[in-house]
Amino acid sequence: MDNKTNRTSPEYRFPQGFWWGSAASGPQTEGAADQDGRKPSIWDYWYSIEPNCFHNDVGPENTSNFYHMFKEDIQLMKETGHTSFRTSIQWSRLIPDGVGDVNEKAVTFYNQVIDELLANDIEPFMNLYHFDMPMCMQEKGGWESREVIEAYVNYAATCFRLFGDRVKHWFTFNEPIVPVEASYLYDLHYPNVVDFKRGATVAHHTIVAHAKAVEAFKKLNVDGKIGIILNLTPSYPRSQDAADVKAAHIADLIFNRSFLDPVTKGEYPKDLIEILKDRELLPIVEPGDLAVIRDNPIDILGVNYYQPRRVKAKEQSVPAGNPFMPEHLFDPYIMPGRKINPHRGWEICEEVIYDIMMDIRDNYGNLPFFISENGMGVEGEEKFRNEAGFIEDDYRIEFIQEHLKWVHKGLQEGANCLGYHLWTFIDNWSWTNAYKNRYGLVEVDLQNNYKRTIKKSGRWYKTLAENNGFTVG
Ligand code: BGP
Repeated sequence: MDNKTNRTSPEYRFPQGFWWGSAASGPQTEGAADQDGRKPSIWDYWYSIEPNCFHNDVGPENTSNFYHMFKEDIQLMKETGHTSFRTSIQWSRLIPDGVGDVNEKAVTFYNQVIDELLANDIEPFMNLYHFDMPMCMQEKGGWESREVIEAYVNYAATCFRLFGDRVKHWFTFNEPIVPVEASYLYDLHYPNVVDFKRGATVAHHTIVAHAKAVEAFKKLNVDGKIGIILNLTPSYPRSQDAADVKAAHIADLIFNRSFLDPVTKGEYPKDLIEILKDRELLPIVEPGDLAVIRDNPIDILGVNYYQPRRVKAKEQSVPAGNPFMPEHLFDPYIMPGRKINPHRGWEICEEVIYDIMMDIRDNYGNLPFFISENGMGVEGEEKFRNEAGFIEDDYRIEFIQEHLKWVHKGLQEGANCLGYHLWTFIDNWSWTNAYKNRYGLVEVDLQNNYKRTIKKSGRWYKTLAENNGFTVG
């Protein structure tokens, strides 16, 4: 690695071929929700019955109109320095009934997107599932159903067959713990179940579905790499007191290692199994489940990093009879003086990205990985518009730079990090937050035919990619 520095201006140069780009997802960008044969996902359905659950009642019907504007968007990706871009295929668009006929219009659309990216020297990374269960599959029980696992694996294999000649980086799931937490534990997303045991079943079935998709990928001999994208939230104890340290360990087991260990090491952490077993919360494990998990480790890991998790030992005992929640085993800890993004309420702590890199280097066999999401959502960005008409989001540039300094340090110390993807390319629809917080390098104007305008960060990102790094000062 070229790592020149001079006395006044530190330079941060990245390895040759380091991926620069961004991440997005089909449901958050495509729009055209009921066009060309697509059928509803849980998001369309939920919005149809409870629109008030979404910020300003804005739903997923049109999102950022990528379905109709992808050619323009790919030009904007070029203008913002992308060498790679991750999005997701919508199962509900490709196989609208969950199983059975493939929607030819969807095949045409995804082929066009992939071909257009390649024609512009942008490598397509494809994810297969970004929180978006087709409603017809949810009606069969969603991830609680074994039938849905088989349907998903069939869908994944269909994607590999259709697009595997050109897509070389595949991901089975984005942040699979989010549907567990949000839909089965914390009452945040449809179907709004609050039941740890059902959540544990959803988690196990998702991991089985993932492993079976990896198995199908290998059987089909697809020329490429396959992995999964996990949101890692390293757990930090309030103090080095044994009870705080134990609390952090438990949080780490539940929120990180529950997925990270099976997909990389092929097995669940033993102390996590103990915690669940003691409380009779273990999901049903069918014959073959553990073998398929063991035999199908990933080739590459995507790491989404936004915030750490800080915890302390539980201060008050939980009244007997309360249904189990992870927070029965630890308390959240608000660290005094922490830096926070007030729009999202998430702590900003850049060096945590380095800790993740060291953890993967030391405890996960220095597995190849990349930063697959990192970013900053800000409300009311119009107030930063300059006279030239674009948003001067210096805070986003600073946010990226400060994280990249730590990525750079991790690389110098031997981490096997292959790239950095910002969340996200263009302002998009963020689930229940809809368009409240804007994350894009490019602004979208929903009141003006989805007009796109590159922000200052987008221009800066191009120079970052072109120089394969940046200089401070
Ligand atoms: C990640 C998701 C993205 C995106 C991002 C921003 O967890 O993978 O889909 O939404 O977070 O979060 P939010 O939209 O909740 O602000």
